[in-house]
Amino acid sequence: MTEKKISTRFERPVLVPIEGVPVQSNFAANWDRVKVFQAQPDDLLIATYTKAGTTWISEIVDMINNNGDTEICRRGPTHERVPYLEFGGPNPLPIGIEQAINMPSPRIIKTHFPYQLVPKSFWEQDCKVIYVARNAKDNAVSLYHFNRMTCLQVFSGTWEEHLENFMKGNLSFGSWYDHVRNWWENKDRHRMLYMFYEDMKKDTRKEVMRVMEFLEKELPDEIIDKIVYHTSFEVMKENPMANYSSIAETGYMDFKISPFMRKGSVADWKNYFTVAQNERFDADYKKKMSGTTLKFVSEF
Ligand code: PPS
Repeated sequence: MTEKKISTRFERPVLVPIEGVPVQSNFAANWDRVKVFQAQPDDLLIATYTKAGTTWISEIVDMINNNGDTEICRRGPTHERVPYLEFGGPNPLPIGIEQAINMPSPRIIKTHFPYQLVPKSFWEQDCKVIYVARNAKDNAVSLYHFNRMTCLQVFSGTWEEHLENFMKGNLSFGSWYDHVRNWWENKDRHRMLYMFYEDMKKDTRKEVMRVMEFLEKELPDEIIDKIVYHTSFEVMKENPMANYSSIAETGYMDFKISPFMRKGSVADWKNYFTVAQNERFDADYKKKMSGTTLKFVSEF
């Protein structure tokens, strides 16, 4: 498939392996610095497979940390408040590792790395981690649209081609299946809260309260209500500090192709998977996810 040109200033990255995991070339270029990143005990790591709800949980955590103060949470766009550790530019976008190093504590740091690529110092320092997982089908659809709309991502083709790439793990950060499984299987070794996008959709308040408990934070009911409201899809979509419009303004994302805050729903996959694709995907999923206690819902 020929892609619609988004930016003439930056050629899309390609995949290169880091310790056997395909990662986009502009991120892999910083790997030597990223792997020796020095975490601090009060760092909070937010880890996800791309498009699983990173921006949503980032806003929730920032709101909790700041006692529901929306003005403080508008101090900068998400990618400045929550540095993306392995992010590798291009100009004028920040290099994540440099942002993280220069950020005052306590830091919230985002990563899409699979478990095995997380810099060791996070574990040595016993940092808290929030992992958010999203069901494979919606995650695949969301990533398809993201890859179309930004030249910051490796191009993964038509929907049919993208779905093949997803099933083969031929995307930046590798296999969704390995990602969600490895994080799940290692969760009890660390101070980790493993969350699901679908739970957050179903009962946002309950999940906000789980995060508060994990962060050892108590807030009055009316502040919790405020956090739930401020972090709803509809409100975040209109919030320039949470909707990535500042990146769109640089020309590296094209919201006319697909907005960052696209649908924010569960079971949108039904609008994309053909019956045949769905049957093939389910059979393959069963094999790849056999032997794990990890369970997802992909519709309500
Ligand atoms: S990224 O690029 O990996 O950081 O993207 P990420 O933030 O992980 O995922 C983007 C998808 O999450 C949806 N989103 C939300 N859904 C529900 N409620 C809220 N508040 C919310 N904020 C972001 C966003 O719309 C993307 O999903 P899709 O399905 O594409 O709409």
